[in-house]
Amino acid sequence: MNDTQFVQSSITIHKGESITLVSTTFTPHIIANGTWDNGQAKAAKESGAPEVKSVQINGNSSGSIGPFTTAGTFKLYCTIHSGMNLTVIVQ
Ligand SMILES: [Cu+2]
Repeated sequence: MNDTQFVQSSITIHKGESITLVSTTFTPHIIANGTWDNGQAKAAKESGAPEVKSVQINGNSSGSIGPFTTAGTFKLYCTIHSGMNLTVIVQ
């Protein structure tokens, strides 16, 4: 993650894996289930998604999210930065 975006907009993993989010700048991020849609923050947790409740990742640190135990497409977003979305595809 840089200041306001995920470096990649999606990531594909296998069932049972977690993802590691790395913040490479000083800006903190708070990650949750949901998505930014046209500038509106929409909290939503898909069935089968791990509960991601305000996971704070401070600047120049990293955090693990998961494991993702169900195949599917799951959306995460940063509650601070408008448009900061990540799609996790679990195969
Ligand atoms: Cu952020």
